[in-house]
Amino acid sequence: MPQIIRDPKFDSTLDVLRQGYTFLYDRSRKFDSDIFQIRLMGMKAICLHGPEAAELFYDPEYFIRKGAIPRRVQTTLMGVDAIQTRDNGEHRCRKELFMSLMTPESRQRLMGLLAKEWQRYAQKWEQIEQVVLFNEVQEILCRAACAWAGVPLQDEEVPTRAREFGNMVDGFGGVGPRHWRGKQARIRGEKWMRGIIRAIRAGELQPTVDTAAYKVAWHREPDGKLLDVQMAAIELMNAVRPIVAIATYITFAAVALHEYSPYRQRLRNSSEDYAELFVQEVRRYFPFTPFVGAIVRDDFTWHDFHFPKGTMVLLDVYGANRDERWWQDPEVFWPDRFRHWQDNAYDFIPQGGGDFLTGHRCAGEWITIEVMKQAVHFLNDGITYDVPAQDLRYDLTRMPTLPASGFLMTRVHRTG
Ligand code: PAM
Repeated sequence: MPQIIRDPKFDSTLDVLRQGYTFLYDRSRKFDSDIFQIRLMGMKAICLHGPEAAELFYDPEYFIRKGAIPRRVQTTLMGVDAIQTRDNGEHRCRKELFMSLMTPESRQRLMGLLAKEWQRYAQKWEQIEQVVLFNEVQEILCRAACAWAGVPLQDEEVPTRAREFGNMVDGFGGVGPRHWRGKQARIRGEKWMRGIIRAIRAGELQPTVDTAAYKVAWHREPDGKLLDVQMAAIELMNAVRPIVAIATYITFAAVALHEYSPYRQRLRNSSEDYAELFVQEVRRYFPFTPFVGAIVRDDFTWHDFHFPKGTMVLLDVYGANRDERWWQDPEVFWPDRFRHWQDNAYDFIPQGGGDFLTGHRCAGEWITIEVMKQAVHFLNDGITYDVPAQDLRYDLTRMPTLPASGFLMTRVHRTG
């Protein structure tokens, strides 16, 4: 039986945090292998790269998620013991709840709410000298996501709540102050959401039946019981926060519109849906999720390599988008590459791969694409603006990363 190549380094935890997005892909190239082994947090971790490995990784027969996500990521980004770390029937039952929020009608409702917020904010931007797009888009998304989810939000709360959702996301690869900021934001957010769940269950708050707040508050686990208040609060937040997280992709999309401006004309051609190609390329070209983890369910063998039960396995997400074997000129921003792309659950996985219902692919992937397309059209045609000199570079050693300036715009005017 062949041995999996081992990184001689005793433990790579600090290197992962220091090197960030490129850590796995660099090693995969150094070892010239799509499978190799490192030690992470004192444990053996098998690292996988490429579509074939992704197909294995996303087969729930071979992997579970319980124990796969470090506690420090759960206490900031997604909540302890939430859907992302559940398996089998429990996972399936909750995933059905999240997917029930992804119907065309539900997505349409979100898009309608967002369209109003873009207009409202653009009106505000006309009055101010300089706009930091990332911060503003977090607010736009926060307002629309809360309204869509049936979560009451006062105008004066918006800046704080939007920033707190952002801090939860920003905390996932952070140590020290950044981690603590994420943790504090989560503690406050969970308290807020617990209040909402209690109010719904007491009949004091009556969101409509199609909202996340209603569905989560009254969701029954496979054992027939309601979620406890804390878990319901966590899952309600899991319906709202990731929508706010799309601000990162929208900011990168704004960078792409600016740096690859010839595409602006292509986006105006009404005979094709070029925005679809454009946002797919934004999700490929710019970094967001670095890698994902799982745990081997039972001993198995793949390509003669042995995977022992309980071993941690990491799938490279960042590197999957930059490998020349699957992407021609990966370092070139070129939306047309998606023109002939055959939708496949494993070869383009910026938000995870595999099946939505049985696996851990991001439930909100369709929403993300639609929200980004709307944003691209609005930035391209809904307003005019100047892009002053600024630092648009993003640091690949920071997870998550963002253009340093947050994307500054001046002299904003609505076109309509
Ligand atoms: C959301 O849930 O709010 C959506 C945004 C999530 C994007 C990041 C996903 C990160 C996935 C795994 C984190 C592993 C990093 C571990 C670093 C030590």
